[in-house]
Amino acid sequence: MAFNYDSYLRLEKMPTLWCWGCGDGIVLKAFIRAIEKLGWSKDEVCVVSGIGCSGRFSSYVDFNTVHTTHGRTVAFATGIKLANPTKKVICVAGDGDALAIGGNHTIHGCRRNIDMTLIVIQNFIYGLTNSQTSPTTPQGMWTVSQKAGNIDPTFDGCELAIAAGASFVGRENVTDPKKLEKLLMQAMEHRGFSYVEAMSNCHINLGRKNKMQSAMENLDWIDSITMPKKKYDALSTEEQLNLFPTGILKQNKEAREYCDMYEDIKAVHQGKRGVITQDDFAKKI
Ligand SMILES: Cc1ncc(C[n+]2csc(CCOP(=O)(O)OP(=O)(O)O)c2C)c(N)n1
Ligand code: SF4
Ligand SMILES: [Mg+2]
Repeated sequence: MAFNYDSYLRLEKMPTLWCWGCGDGIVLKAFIRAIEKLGWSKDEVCVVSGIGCSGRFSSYVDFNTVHTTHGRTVAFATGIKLANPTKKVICVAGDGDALAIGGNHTIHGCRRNIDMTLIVIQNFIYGLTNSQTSPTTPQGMWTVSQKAGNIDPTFDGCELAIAAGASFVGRENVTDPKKLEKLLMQAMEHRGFSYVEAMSNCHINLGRKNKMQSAMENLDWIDSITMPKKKYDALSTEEQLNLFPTGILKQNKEAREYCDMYEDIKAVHQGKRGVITQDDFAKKI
């Protein structure tokens, strides 16, 4: 029987404003299937998104939702999670949102290991605002802000998340929605900060000016630059250049979660325990 998405959607907002063939819709459907399979009720989920084509995500899904400002998804989500620790908090942000203007919030969300999932819809460009260079735009591509070709080195958000201390990091691309759905389930089930990059197409604002006119051409290109981590790890450093591994790239189930540590602070103020000292973190250090 075909999967019924309707009960998870705000049907009054349909059709979406996304262009035909945009990968944002694939991420949205994979996300809904993942929530259904996890058996989470709509009321226990809170979806927080920023601004951009990807930011529209929170308008379309029928959970608790917050449509925040560009770059501040993780900051808003941190407040929501600390005030409502039992809620499952999911951020959805574009590459520009999470890695440019909101880069600092992403770093510190990862560092704190607060229990939430950040889904970055990584389409290599500022989609909504018509093709400005984002930190993930490949060198040499045309953008409206670098019409002679982008000279900025390409940024790998997963590498950043790993280095910043996220306890779960993974990547899939929208050409394999089943794998993306599975990765989202694993990330959302993980307790701690999980960072998931969904590599996606923007054939309208990236593809058209870079010899990938159609969604399919854009998706074929994404397929050509991604491969499973195991295969990627077997390559030499030179061969790995400009390629991106997929699957789970890091998972640490031992790292202390931020809301749990915050409970310790509450216990101090309630006189239930002594102040926090370095001994509380002895294992981590
Ligand atoms: C503080 C602020 N700066 C700039 C903008 C303009 N703006 C809106 S969306 C966007 C870029 C969106 O790119 P990305 O985050 O990659 O999302 P996409 O549209 O590609 O999904 C920009 C620069 C804004 N809304 N707010
Ligand atoms: S402009 Fe790009 S990212 Fe935005 S809806 Fe269209 S294809 Fe998708
Ligand atoms: Mg983008």
